[in-house]
Amino acid sequence: MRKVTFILFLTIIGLGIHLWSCQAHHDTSQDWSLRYNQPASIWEEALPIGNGRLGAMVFGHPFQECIQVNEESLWSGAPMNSNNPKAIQSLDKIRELILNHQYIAAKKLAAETMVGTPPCVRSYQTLGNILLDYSIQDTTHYSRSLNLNRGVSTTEFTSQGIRYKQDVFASAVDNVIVTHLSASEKEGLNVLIRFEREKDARISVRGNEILMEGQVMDEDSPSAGKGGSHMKFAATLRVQTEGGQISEKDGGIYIEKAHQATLLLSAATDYNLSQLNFDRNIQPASVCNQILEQACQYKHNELLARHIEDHAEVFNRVSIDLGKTSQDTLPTDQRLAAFKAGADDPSLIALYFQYGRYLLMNSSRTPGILPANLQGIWNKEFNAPWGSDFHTNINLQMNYWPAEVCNLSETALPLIGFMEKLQEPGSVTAQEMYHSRGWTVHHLTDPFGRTAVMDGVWGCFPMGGPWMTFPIFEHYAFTQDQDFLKNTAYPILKSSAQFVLDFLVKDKKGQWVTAPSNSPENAYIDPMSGKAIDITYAATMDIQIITELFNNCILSSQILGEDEAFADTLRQVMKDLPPVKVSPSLGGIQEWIEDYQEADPGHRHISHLLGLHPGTQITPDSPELFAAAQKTIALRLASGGGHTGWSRAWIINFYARLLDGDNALHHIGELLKKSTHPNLFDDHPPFQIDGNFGGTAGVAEMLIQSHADYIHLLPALPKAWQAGSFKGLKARGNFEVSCSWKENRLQEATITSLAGKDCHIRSEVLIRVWANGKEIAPVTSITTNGKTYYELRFPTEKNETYLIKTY
Ligand code: FUC
Repeated sequence: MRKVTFILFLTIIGLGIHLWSCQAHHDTSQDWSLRYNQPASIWEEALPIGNGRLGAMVFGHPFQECIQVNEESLWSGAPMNSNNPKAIQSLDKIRELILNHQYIAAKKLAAETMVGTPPCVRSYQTLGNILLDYSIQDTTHYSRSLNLNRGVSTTEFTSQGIRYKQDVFASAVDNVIVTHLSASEKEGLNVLIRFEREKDARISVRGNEILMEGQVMDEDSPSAGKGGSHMKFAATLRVQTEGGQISEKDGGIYIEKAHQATLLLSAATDYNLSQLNFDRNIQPASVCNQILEQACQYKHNELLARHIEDHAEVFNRVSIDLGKTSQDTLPTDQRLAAFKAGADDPSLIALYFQYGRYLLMNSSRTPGILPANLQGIWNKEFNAPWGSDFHTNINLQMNYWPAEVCNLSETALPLIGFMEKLQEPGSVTAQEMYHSRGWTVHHLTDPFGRTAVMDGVWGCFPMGGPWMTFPIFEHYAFTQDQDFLKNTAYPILKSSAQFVLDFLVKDKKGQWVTAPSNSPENAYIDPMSGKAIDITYAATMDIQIITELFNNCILSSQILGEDEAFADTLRQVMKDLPPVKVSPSLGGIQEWIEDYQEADPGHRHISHLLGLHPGTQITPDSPELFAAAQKTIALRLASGGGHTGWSRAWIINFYARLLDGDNALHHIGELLKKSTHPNLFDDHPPFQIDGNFGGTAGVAEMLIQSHADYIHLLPALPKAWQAGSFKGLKARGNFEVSCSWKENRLQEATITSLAGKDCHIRSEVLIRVWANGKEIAPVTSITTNGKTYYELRFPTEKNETYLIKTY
């Protein structure tokens, strides 16, 4: 690496320019919508709304409308300690077998003694369906849309000369789902409203309310354990009309000859996060009632205005313009189909990006208390794929990749609150299974705080906990909230690091290694038996996770001025971790501790590149590993990798970090073409939301990066994005950044310092930076990995905006 100081000649040219009128161009009039000309015929065409606690999928069917509803905590199952009691007795033996490369025997023993008893969690469940029968048979002028800026799903149609309009939104401020129905004729609205749930519930009508009360009845199951009467839940749908009459009919409420109607839905369970359990002191029906009493103070238009104000403040923080084409005017399903057929449509990518932000803020925010699960908050099943659980070997982490950079910092709070609680069962697992201090979780968990080894031997991933500390530290890095670091983040990180310290053992070379270990869900060919096997020690991902965690702890200890001795211990241990290696046989990053033959060279998990993304260890400043990372992706792709939505999304982020915008864009295209449903939900298959969130983060990562101690503007701009802009993305250090480009080259940017920290910028083009009309000089040039960049480091004032222009 060569570093030369490049002194800019101070020039008076340009000083007369009205600098503050040159703020980065951004389009504030952007209106983002998904639009369709027909009702949803399958769930994956329906449109999602949510407020972090309640979610719904609106089908927009004029004859038999269905609004499928979720409440985030409605889960089957119950808390249980499923730590295998035999684990601790066999741990030393398993380690000995592994370190002696007796993998088959180690796996057999681990399967018998480490896997949870029972091994499976149950499922997140649908709450039920609101059904609306408009008593009509034919329609014209149909349209259906979801406006992302306002968070409202609208269906409109005409029947027999009457125009009908249905608006549905989930209000976070008022904690209810609101459905508003209107007809153009004063007495034109005739609709039968029902609520249904297939099991475990009683539904009744009382005046203008449909009430549901129920309790999840779990049957005994060999894999999920003892059954019982578990989560209690309730929902209340209150109907208010303007004009007309209401009556009870067919187990529902019939509205006759009304002009308008508003349906308010509230739902609740007796789940109590602080106990990671249901709590019989909570009466779900009373909770619903209290919420409705509050919400009913407001008329529909007031509820709508309050919702839009609250929603838009969060959503509109970021705008993006990647270029427009005539495709913009097409309905979303046709547009996606055209894209799949090869049409160029950069603004579909922008829409996908904004949709990812929309989905995260609607599945993870107050009044919600649980993180976004495998399906965010939207699930139509009683037994969802993978239980729609919280998978902690890539999926839950990926859900939160867009949280900070996309200016949605508050979406991380339900995750962080949940992780704080998870430390309790996690410390029991650490103690009982490994006699370790601290806490951990393996490859998945549920709202009841399951932290044991789940599913099978591949669930033996004790680094799930340490990896889950990343979004917690990121929340500090982006917000610079020192109280949060001191009181929330650092205690969780430190306790996780304590777990790691106790879990590590020395191998025969004297290195600190994890054992047992796996490289999530992947296998290698065991040289002794010639068989594919997944158990090992010190898989590369483990080492990278530990390095990231320890570095974050050390940095926290420096910032807080505490725990120096602990930080020193971490530094000492890090010296003896095995290095991340380049595979002699493949030339990529070596996935395993030895250069084993790969069992599945196109595997969807690309775990050994964690150091490239989301980690910070492989950068252009480590050219050998950087080149090996490029090779790793090429090898995976050559063997069919990237075939699941989230795997493809990770590849986008990898290419962004490799500063390869063209390849990143190619894989965004593949994500849209191969792994996206008509409602733009990610298709694992089946629907799994991580691909949406990973894809959104990938777009952001192409436009701004700040993981390597500097803000890199437009680090991976693809050639196809000739001109464009963004506004409001965030960088670590609590900077808000806006930027525009032309002819595929940075034009200007603004950086607002929200914490008054030092700012360090990197750009491929020569830049000039002004503060308050005065130029800050000089920039320096730096050549790294064969490329020259311009950099500037300068102190900032809180709330001051800095202007960056190019020559
Ligand atoms: C991980 C992945 C699977 C799936 C599941 C929910 O185990 O390997 O592809 O995404 O999580």
